[in-house]
Amino acid sequence: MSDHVSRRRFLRAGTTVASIAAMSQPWLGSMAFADYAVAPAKRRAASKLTATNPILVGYARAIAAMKALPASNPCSWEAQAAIHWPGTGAAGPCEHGNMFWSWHRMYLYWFERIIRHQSGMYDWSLPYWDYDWEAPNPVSTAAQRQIPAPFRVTTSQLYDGTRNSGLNGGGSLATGTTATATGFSPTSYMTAQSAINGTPHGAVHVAVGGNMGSFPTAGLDPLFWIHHCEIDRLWNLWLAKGGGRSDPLSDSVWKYTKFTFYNECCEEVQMTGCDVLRAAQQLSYVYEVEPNQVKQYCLRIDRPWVFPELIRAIKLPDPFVLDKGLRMLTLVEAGDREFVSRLRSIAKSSKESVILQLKGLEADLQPGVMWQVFVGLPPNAKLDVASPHFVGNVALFGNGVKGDGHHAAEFTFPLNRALSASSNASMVQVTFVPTSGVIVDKRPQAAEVRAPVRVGEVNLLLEKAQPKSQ
Ligand SMILES: [Cu+2]
Repeated sequence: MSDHVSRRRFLRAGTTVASIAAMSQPWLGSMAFADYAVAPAKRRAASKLTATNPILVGYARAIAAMKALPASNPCSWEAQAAIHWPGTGAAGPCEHGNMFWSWHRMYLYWFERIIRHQSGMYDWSLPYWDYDWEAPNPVSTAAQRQIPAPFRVTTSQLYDGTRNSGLNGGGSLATGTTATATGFSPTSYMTAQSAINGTPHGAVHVAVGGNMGSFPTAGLDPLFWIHHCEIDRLWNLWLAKGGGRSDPLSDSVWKYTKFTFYNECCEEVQMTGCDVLRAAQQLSYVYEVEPNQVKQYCLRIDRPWVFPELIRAIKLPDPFVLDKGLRMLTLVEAGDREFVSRLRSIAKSSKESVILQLKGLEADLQPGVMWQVFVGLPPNAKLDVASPHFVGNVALFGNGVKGDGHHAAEFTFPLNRALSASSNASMVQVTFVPTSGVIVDKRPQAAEVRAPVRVGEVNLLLEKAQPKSQ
């Protein structure tokens, strides 16, 4: 690569470098701005990349270089992983709440620039684990739900021996682990983000297990970064579904909270939600497979974000615990037809949603399994994750695991699809089914519960459409 080309590509890496370079080094001047017009980098589907593809060769080379740096260097492999939890210097820890999508977009963006620098490949871009290829249809193949083969070569820098041995041996993620249909259905940003945060995000973490299954170590597995790259791609896939879907542009906390990361020179940099709304324009990347990116702009008008309101707190047996075996809970008692019909009419409206909220979930260890959640199943129905009754997984990742994460875990399950499909007019039940989330030799791998999960609170919430921002 000639000097000229590598400098052009380097400048393409982002607006910050291009504009700072133009301001502080007048000799670059117009060239910096001209180069900014170069096409954005393309983040490629990992299932298409062989071990000799320059993207993976460069990734492995950069990992080796970063592992050779002392942990005190913010560009080291360890320090980059530690941003996730407990934090590195002024950066981190991760945001798995309202800033989940935006914080991780920033985290990946700066990580990608560090990899470019450390690999010496200034046109490098982070691949994504395409386990949900063109979500929601057509769904991915079992091969796409395998850990990409080059990440399973034991001598490779891309390998991590702590993962689920079935997956490292060529098994694949179950379709219920990577499902996005329920997560994509809400038109409200916070609800969709929260549902996707659970499934596929947390579910994939738990299914892969080992380092990936725990907050403080997840970023040590090279798979972490391509998993989160897929979660980042899902953000635009969700927006592109339209129907009023939008970033929370009236929420000033979401827009203006500053987060700190490290650039390729290992210096502190800051970013806000407003800086990461339009990936191609602001961060200069697109995905190999995605609909046109939805362009959103930070508005000047700030209105408080309207959060869902409680419509019913569910009485729980004491204690209410998820463990081995199937567990059922009644959300609406038999005979309360009036409440069932209220829920079903909300579920059919386009402006309101019913949400099942689980709060205060705790376990003494990483449970090592997740629980599939079905709502409104007809009697004796098959537990089919392709049915509208499947609403996601309770997968404890970080929060809720003793000694890990910030606090007890919380889950959001949008119920409109499940309730609209339900034929029972007199009661509503939820069913929890433990699963490993992994398929080996075409069969579900046995779910071994290492620690049960206590559930503190179960609520039904009503979410109304956000007021128009302008
Ligand atoms: Cu994660």
